[in-house]
Amino acid sequence: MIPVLAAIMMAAAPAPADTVSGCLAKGDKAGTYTITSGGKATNVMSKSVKLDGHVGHTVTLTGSMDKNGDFDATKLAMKSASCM
Ligand SMILES: [Cu+2]
Repeated sequence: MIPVLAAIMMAAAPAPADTVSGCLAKGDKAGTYTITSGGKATNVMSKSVKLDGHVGHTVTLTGSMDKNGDFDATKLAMKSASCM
């Protein structure tokens, strides 16, 4: 009973949002950013989060990969005011 219930609840839950943590930097184009973690850079954009004020900060972004392979951030949590 319990495992069946758990399986149903997991199936009904919305897909968990992705998170990515690392150092936020400006991207090549206006309005684009990158977040670098462990030497791996991911392109970031956002319509709802002001990323500009967090360039050079260590942040955790919540969002999802869009079809262009850019991370579309919907939430930002600042971890540190530096990238050290
Ligand atoms: Cu910040």
